[in-house]
This record gives sequence, C-alpha cells and structure tokens, in this order.
Amino acid sequence: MNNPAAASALANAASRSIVHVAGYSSCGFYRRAASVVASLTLLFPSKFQLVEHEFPTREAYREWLIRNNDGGGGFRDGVGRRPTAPGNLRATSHASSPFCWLSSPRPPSSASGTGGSESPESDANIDDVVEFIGGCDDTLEWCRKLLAVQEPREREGVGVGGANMVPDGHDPSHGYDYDLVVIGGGSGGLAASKEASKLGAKVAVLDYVKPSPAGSVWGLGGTCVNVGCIPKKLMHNAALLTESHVHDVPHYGIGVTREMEAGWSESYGSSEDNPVPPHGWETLRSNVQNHIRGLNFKYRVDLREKEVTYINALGSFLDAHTLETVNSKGVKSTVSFSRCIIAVGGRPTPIDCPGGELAISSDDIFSLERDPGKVLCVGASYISLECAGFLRGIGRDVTVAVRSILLRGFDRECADMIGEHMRGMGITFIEGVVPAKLERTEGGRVGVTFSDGSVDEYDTVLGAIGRTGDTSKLGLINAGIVPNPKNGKIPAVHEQTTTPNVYVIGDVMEGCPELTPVAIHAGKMLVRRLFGGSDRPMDYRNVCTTVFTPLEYGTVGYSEDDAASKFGKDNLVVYHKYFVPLEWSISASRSHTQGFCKAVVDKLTDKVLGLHYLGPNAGEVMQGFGTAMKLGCTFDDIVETVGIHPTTAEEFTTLSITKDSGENAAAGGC
Ligand code: FAD
Ligand code: NA7
Repeated sequence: MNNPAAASALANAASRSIVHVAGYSSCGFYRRAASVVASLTLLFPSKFQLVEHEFPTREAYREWLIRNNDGGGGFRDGVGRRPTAPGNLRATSHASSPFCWLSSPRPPSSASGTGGSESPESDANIDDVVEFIGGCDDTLEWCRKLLAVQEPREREGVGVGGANMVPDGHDPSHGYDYDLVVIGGGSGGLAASKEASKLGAKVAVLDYVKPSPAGSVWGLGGTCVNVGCIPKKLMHNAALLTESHVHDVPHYGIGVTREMEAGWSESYGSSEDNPVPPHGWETLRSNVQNHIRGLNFKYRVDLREKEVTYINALGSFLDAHTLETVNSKGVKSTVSFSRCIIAVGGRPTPIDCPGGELAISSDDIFSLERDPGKVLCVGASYISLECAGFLRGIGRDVTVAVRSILLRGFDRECADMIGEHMRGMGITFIEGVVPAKLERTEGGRVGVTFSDGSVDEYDTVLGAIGRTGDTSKLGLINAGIVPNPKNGKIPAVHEQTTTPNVYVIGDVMEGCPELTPVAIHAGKMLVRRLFGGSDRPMDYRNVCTTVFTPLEYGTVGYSEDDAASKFGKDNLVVYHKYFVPLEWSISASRSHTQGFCKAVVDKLTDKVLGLHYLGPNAGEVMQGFGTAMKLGCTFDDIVETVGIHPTTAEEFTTLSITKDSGENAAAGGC
C-alpha cells in the first residue's frame, strides 16, 4: 500500500474489534443494545467500533435474519455455520431483535463508524463474522464483563491494572485438536507453550525455519538462540577477550618474562607492542554453532518433557480455528485449535537497491563458512553496531554506512560516546549514505557504490536495516487479521488481536520491544490469563536492555531527550559521572576510554525517569536497576543504597553532580 494515510487508517481499523448490532427502528431492545455499545466505543475508541444495521420494519429485519430472498436460510444461519467460535451455533435459533456479533476488521471505507451504512445489509458480511454475541441481554452482559472492575494487583502508580480482554469463546469442551496452538518456536512461543501445558492445556507448537535469501537455516529455538543474542554475545566475548589481550594482559604481568621486565618502558603494552593476535574465524564459528546445536537439542527434549507436541512445519491460517501445515517434505496437513498464539518473530529487512541480494544479514553472519574479511555494515542501530563492534574487535577491517544517526531512539549522549569509542578502535563510519548499488567484482568481492557516489570493495556486506514481521505467508486475512502493511507486525491489545481467539506475542506484535525476555515474559503472562485465571497484563514499560557494542551500553527508562520532550527540560535534573573502571585503570593503552553513568530525574517528585551506563558488564549492572525502576524508585533511593565496592555499578550510588551545575563530572578516587 503506497498511501501512508490509508495505511495508517487501515492499521488503526485493524486494531479495533467491530461490534455489529442489527435490529428494527422501533425496537427498544435494539436501541438499548446499540446505545450501550456506542458508549463502549466512546470509552475505548481505539479498541471498539460500532456498526449498526437498522431495518425500517420488523418484517424487513426478520426477512434478512431468518429468510433470504431466494427462500433459503437467513443471516443467522450463515453465522451459525461459521466455525470461528463454538457459540456461533446459538445464532440459528435467535429470532428476536437485536442480533449482535463481532466481526473482523475491514478497510475504513466499509466500516468507518457508528451506522452510516447505505443499507442495513451492506456491512453485514457473513465471511467477516467472528463471534455471535446474542440479543440485548447478552450484549449488555458482554459489555459488563469488559468493564468489570479488575482488582489492581500492582502498587498504585507503579504497575498496570488488570487486562480487559474480549471474551474469545473458549469452551473447555470444544471439539478442536488442541486448546492452544502456538505458531513459532522461538523465545516467546516456547515459553508460552510450556507454560500453557503446565497449566493443563493441550498444546502444540509449530516451528519451521525458512532459509535466509543467502541459504542459512537453523534449528528449534528461534532468532535469539540461533541467529541473535546467543551467537552475538559469544562473538562479542571473543572481541572482549582480544581487547583484554591487547590492552590489559601485559599490564597484569601475564606473559611478561623477567627479561622483558628488565627492559620495561612506560609505553610497553601499547597496541603497537602488543598487536591484535591472529584470529581463527573457523574455530570461533564452529564452536559457536556446536553450542547452538546443543541448545536446539535441549529445546526439543524440553518440549517432550513438558508434553507439548512439536510440529516441525510451516503454518498458515485457513480460518480463525484452523491452520494448514506443510513440512520440509511438502506434506500438507491441518490442525485445529480453540486458541492460537502467533509468535513468528521477524526477519531482517533486505537491502533494497540493485544487487541487494549480494548482502548477507544477521541470519547468516554467525554461521558464515568463510572468513568475513573486510566488512561493510549497513545500518547504524543495535544489530549493525554490535556486529561491527565484534568484527573489529577480532581484527577485521570494518566500515559502517550510517543513513542518519547512530542508535536512533537511545540516549543521544551515550550513542555519541559509543560512536567515538568505535572510531577509536579503527572502525570507519561513512555518514549520511546508503548503498545505491552492489555488484560482484571480478575478484569475487562485492563492489559498493554509495548514494554520495563514492565506491569501495568489501568481502562481506552485512545489511542490518531493521526487521520485518514474518507474516507475509501466514494467511492472516483468513483469520480476519490485518497486519501493519509497513512492517508486517500485528496490532493487538493485551496481546489479543482483532480476532478474539488469536493472540500475538514477541517481535511480531506491533509496538513490542524486540527483545527475548519481553517475548518470554509476555508469553507467560498471556497464557496465565488464558488458562490460569490470572488477569495480570504484561507491563512493557521500563524494560531494561543492553547494547553489546565494544563499549557496552545498559539502559532503562527514558533517554534524556525523550524525557525532556515528555516532561519539559526545566522539570528534569540530570546527574552524570565519568569514571575509569578499576579493571582498566592499570592499562596504559586504555587511557582513551572511560565509563559513564547518568540518571535522568523528575525535579518535582525525585522519581528516576531513566538510567544510562557505559562500561564493562553493562547487562549485569543494569538488571538490578531494572527492578528498582519497576518499583518506581527515586533518586534518593539510589544514592541511599550502599554500594558494592569496588564495582562500576556503585558509580550510580555516588552520583551527585548535575549537568546544569557545569562542574567537572569526572570521578575521583574511592
Ligand atoms: P523468534 O525468536 O524470531 O521466533 C520465531 C520463530 O517462528 C522462528 O523460529 C521462525 O522460524 C518461526 N516461524 C515463523 N513463521 C512460522 C510459521 N509460519 N510456521 C512455523 N514457524 C514459523 N534480544 C535480547 O533480548 N538481547 C540481545 O542481546 C539480542 N540480540 C539480538 C541480536 C541479533 C543479531 C538479533 C537478530 C536479535 C537480537 N535480539 C536480542 C532480539 C531477540 O532475538 C528477539 O527479540 C527474540 O528472538 C524474539 O522472539 P520471538 O519469539 O518473538 O520470535
Ligand atoms: P533498527 O533498530 O530498526 O535500526 C535500523 C537501522 O538501519 C537504523 O540505523 C536505520 O537508520 C537504518 N536503516 C533503515 N533503513 C535503511 C535503509 N533503507 N538503508 C540504510 N539504512 C537504513 O534495526 P536493527 O536491525 O538494528 O535492530 C532491530 C531490533 O533487533 C533491535 O531493536 C534489537 O532489539 C534486536 P535511520 O536511523 O532510520 O536513519
């Protein structure tokens, strides 16, 4: 879809459940049901939409509902035949006014507001019906349930209230194959399926890996374990070990003989004296891949032990309760379910320029069977910079093509310090360019022409320009679900899609932070609501995370800029501090590098809005602060916490210098 306004309207429409109320003009019950649903749409305009079907007379209404023009069954019989919800059969005996049902979303032109249909029949499409609600009393009861006050489980002002979900028609005595089918055996899908089985549900999980355009495939476990967090962190560790070897090891006396000590000079241990050691890509690659294969096996065993049926096949919707599955041999089958969770994740967005197919992606780099050599990383966010960082760390020649800024969405000051550090390591940044053309050179390399006309050759071009929801072949429309056409992601409220019995978690959910623990947590919370009687929603706020660039960056909450736009710069106090981690402090050649921490605080309430840390072990440092932020900590809580000495995490507990003061923010001794 090329029209952004239409795309956005469609995405908005897609995120709302459409409630249809049909009846005749003089019927008081019809009026009452319509007005209650109208109030619901006023209260929750982003969740519900009302479409009224008002017939002029009782006769005209019954003609439509009970008999159609050619004498066959009316609309109610069509609804009764819809397998989308077990309760639909009730519709066939419903003869009074109103007749109410839920439908899947349609383009804005055909379902744009309350009423407004050209004829009462025009918006009543049998193929869109998801669930029969009933008559006036049933509809009022349905609304009442939605509005029922949920007991708050979280501390006031800290957590979120109960999750109001649309009834999805699940009936334990349904006749489907499974209570729950999960599509996607990645971080979110595996967690959700195992949790559901633990809660007594009959569960199957489908997982199938479509080869990347460069031909890479992998086993069970999804992105994180195969082509994401796990291989990335191991390769990042290879870079850290190399860095330590170059910068720190000689200063700790490791490998220094008596003879060398006799000739010791101030400059000994600089990178000239101790260059990056040779690095064997194949050793690293094969050890990482072996580790991953071990994990793939463990996941399969785990599913068996937890009594989750594993189906190694690609799934696509035939309707809202049935999937078609196709295995690697092309054998087709079907599986039916009362509820479904979509957890298909995303795939790297391909580089869209002539020759773009010559680039590989994060789906390929960790299993690349040749040395990556001289690498161009396209994109300047999380994945591109992490890959650029570890490749440079293990001694490869690396260039990053930056379209605009580094690490969009993260704290600007920290992003700039990361860039500076990476430049200091010898990574070349080409600013303000995108590749305009890629072509194979005679020598077998990839020739790149950039948008500014400059050219260069690389052994490997790695595209990391974002990820697209893996929904193009999922047949979502057959289940009444419309993904966002821009990124393939599925809109949802409390992980419930517009088709009430179909849920979505993880990277493929619109607006979900693309992080493994988020997918896992959301999956478990959802399943506890579906099968465990919980009403606790997933809290997507204040998720802490770490960017594993060579200078690691841990963060939770608002960036300084985002906090300023939201709360006003004058309402913030920003505390900051530069420090040299103790472990780096005796390494002369690390003198160009320092750690940094910053707290963005609400001036009025003293509440911490954001914490940012640059330095070693950023993930380990930030995890506990994530809990503090979840509990709504104040700056006073942090500085009143007794630190652990000597650590870098304790630097937060000793913050005292505000940015506004202009004082030197470099740390002193202990
Ligand atoms: P996925 O893990 O992507 O799983 C989806 C699964 O569904 C896949 O196995 C897929 O093959 C399968 N599938 C798709 N369609 C179908 C279908 N139709 N039928 C059957 N199966 C299907 N996150 C962090 O928290 N920390 C990190 O350090 C980190 N580093 C990352 C580094 C890289 C290079 C990348 C790419 C990602 C990284 N992430 C990181 C993000 C993390 O990997 C994802 O957020 C997480 O894997 C999402 O989990 P998911 O369950 O939503 O989807
Ligand atoms: P992001 O965070 O979506 O970043 C994409 C990067 O690629 C960003 O720097 C973009 O620049 C750049 N980009 C986007 N489109 C293009 C084109 N067409 N050409 C060149 N550069 C482009 O994606 P990531 O892959 O880094 O990470 C995705 C998530 O996976 C991440 O959140 C992790 O949690 C795991 P821009 O700033 O838009 O100019």
